[in-house]
Amino acid sequence: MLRKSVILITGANGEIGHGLIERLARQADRAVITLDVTPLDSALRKQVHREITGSILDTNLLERILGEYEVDLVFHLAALLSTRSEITPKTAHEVNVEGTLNLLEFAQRQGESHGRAVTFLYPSSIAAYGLPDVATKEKAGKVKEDEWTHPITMYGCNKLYCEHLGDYYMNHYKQLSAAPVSRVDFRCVRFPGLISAVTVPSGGTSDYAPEMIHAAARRQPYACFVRPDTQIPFMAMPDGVEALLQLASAPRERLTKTAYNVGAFNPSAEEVREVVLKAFPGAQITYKVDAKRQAIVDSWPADVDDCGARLDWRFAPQYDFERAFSEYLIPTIRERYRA
Ligand code: AKB
Repeated sequence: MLRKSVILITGANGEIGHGLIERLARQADRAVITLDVTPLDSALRKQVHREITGSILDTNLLERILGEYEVDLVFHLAALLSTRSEITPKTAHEVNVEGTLNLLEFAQRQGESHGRAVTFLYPSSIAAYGLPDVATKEKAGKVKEDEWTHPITMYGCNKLYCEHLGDYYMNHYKQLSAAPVSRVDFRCVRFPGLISAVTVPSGGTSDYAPEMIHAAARRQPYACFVRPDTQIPFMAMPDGVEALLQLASAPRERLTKTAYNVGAFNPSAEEVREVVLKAFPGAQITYKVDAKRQAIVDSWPADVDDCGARLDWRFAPQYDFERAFSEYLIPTIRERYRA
């Protein structure tokens, strides 16, 4: 029996999923199936071949998908983000690690069934880093992929470990067997904080920047939970989605790393506030620092060195700080809330 050839997106109802589905729908050459614990937003439903509501921890469900579809590209986006993971660390570990293990196993078995490697795109995060204090963070500047990888959050530990797990499935799978054959082509982007104009994040610690913008557009007061001088890298969502697609289609022989940093701009919280106030004069943005969430972002780098991505697969973000706000975030968000 012939199985339909599809792309699988897990965690499709999240922020990256929204951007990715819209972008893939424009391409329209491949059918997409989605898996998420919550039903897909109605606007996205018509853009996919099939929506499956269910969990990545449900191995019976994954088994059924394996039997029904031929998958050679997986975007495994499902995860609990950093703040949420600190509230329920054990659940975070289950979803972020066991869920990823299930998907890697799914990809391996898919590949075995059709005889080709399954390309597996995994979004890791700057949470995989852990700098010990603010002075070190300031001194470190642009951090390379293999520096300061001592995460202090459950989410960061999960992401870093899953990068290694992906590398294992691709390069060392069942190395003691007589003829081990890996069928997983694992590719990973370490994302900075992503800012989308069409969705509001939930459960992350980089959320202060997008929350500030969306609150101002809704004319709601906002108390930023980190200090004004807090600095981490950010990226506009369209560039995040392009990064995943570009890495997915890069020739394997060009890739020299398992996980690639990508960066675009790294304003302080106060610089974000200033640009938001300029766009929405009268917005009420104050500071009410949450010491615990502050400690998390203080452990993340102020910027990342993304030379690897730029060299190996020609990554070049379209949106710098100025353009991200003037051409993407502000006009799209204004339109969204006006509507
Ligand atoms: C979070 O804040 O947890 C995420 C991330 C930086 O990975 N946005």
